[in-house]
Amino acid sequence: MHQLKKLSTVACVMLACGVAMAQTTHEVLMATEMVEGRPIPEFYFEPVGLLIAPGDTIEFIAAGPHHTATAYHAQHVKSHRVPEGVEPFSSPVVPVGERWSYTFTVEGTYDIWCAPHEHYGMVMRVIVGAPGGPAAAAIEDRSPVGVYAQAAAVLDDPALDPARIMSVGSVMWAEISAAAKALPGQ
Ligand SMILES: [Cu+2]
Repeated sequence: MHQLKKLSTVACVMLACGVAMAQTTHEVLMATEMVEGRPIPEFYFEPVGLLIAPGDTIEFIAAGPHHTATAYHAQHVKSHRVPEGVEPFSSPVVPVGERWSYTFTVEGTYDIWCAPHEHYGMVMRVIVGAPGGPAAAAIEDRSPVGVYAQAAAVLDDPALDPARIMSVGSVMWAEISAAAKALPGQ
């Protein structure tokens, strides 16, 4: 009896250890949605802001057509807004209903764009562990080789402030202000 109890204690410790090391898979939708009174759809990541742990994976799910999840990386001829040492990752255009996964191992802030829809403001911010790296700095270049103006407006929205993402964990597209979503000239 005594031996049995001892064995179960060991098993519990091993189980607790496994839970602490468990890596989580998160889902992010890549969406296209018609909005009344708007001449073109809204294109967005949902959630648009997300806090994850180092080693976690995000599955990007194409809920609409022609979306990618692409790092703001110097090698993509864009502003570098992922932690130093991170490779220039990008999904291909993900077929509708399919998913593409990426595992985030380096701590810091990652700004991510959709290649076909960046100029419509389709971007998201992932914080891995804690904010940091180049994306912690303000966006300066709002040209097509920086962060395109419409995308910068979304990333600069107070809803995506890194401190806020740290406190709420997940930010939905509905939390982004109408001003940031407005099309140029609207
Ligand atoms: Cu897109």
